[in-house]
Amino acid sequence: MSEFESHLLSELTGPLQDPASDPVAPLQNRRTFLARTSVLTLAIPGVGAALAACSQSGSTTSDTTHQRGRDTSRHAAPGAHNSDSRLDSAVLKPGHHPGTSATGTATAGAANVAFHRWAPELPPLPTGTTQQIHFHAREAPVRISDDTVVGAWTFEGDVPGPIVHTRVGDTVEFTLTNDVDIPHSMDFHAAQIDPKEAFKSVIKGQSLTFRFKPKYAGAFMYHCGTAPVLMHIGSGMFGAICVSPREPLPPAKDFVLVQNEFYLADAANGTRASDYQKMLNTTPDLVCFNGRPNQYVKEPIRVKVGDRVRFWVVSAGPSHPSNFHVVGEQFDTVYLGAPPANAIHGVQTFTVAPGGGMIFELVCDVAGEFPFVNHGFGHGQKGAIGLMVVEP
Ligand SMILES: [Cu+2]
Repeated sequence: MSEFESHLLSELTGPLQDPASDPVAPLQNRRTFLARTSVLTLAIPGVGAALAACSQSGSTTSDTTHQRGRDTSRHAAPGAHNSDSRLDSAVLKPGHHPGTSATGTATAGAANVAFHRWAPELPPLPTGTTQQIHFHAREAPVRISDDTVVGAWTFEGDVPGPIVHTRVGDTVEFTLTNDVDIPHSMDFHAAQIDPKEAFKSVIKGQSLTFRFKPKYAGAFMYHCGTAPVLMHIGSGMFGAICVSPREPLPPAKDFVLVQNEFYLADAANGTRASDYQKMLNTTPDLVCFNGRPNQYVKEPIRVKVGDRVRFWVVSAGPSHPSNFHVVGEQFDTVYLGAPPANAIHGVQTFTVAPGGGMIFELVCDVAGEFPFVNHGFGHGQKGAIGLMVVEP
């Protein structure tokens, strides 16, 4: 491995040599934590009949670091840690970077957290050409099924984070405020921007603002990029930014599906934390659309005959693709890249890579119940199945 490659690897995964920042070492703490606490069991919800049916034109960076309400130099600020850099390890002393997401407020009050279906509808485009978005990095218990609460690291308290909808050439002015002890950051795949500045980590109590103008339309991922990225995405810090083209696409019912994997430790205090070792092994317990296993089997997506349906599918991973397929339907159009170009037609299944996104369209000619699935069924069966009901 060249020096450059070694450097790059270190940037993405965190230092490999420095035991002070070894994300696995604090697993001992997790074991201690788990040993102190009670254990619940998880029943993975059944998948029912669904299975039987089918075995800038230039971006501008302008960031400001605030510390306790006053501006500080973004280069000199003690908290201005670069995303994924060795500087992160400087604040992650032994025992402070967990191999589990069961940190602080991620588990508090878990028993009282209610389940809510994650609304998949694409929100309308905002008016105006500049959209201001302010996310807080928070830890929160998130109920992903009747009997499972995940101790999650989040944007805005839910997994996935909120859907962002913007348009090619419009300005996104984004601010991240970190409410918690572990540094976090934001990486928008829809941006072309200096990541060392815009995507750098923000420590507790600080905020960072940057601006960009999406150059391409499409379904893009956003995620926390703080090292180790695997742990931060795997613990819930991801979402979708949907970029519409300047010329509107054909009228449709637009839905956003973000696929992710959960890697869960044993239950403790009514919460299941994310397990970094399972993430490294790429052996998920659950694979979900929009953060809850099989949620759209219970409460399907509903459209009508004649509707054009557009799925903005993002594969957040952290490690596995979404092999997107609708049982009993065919995709009229799949946009491999930015719409309206890059279209292919008459498609049964297409794979969305981890870290990728694609737009799938179909026209509902037939009434019925149509499962949409990850046709890699080892993962589909772990929760990446939903139902689209086409009403007459
Ligand atoms: Cu993070």
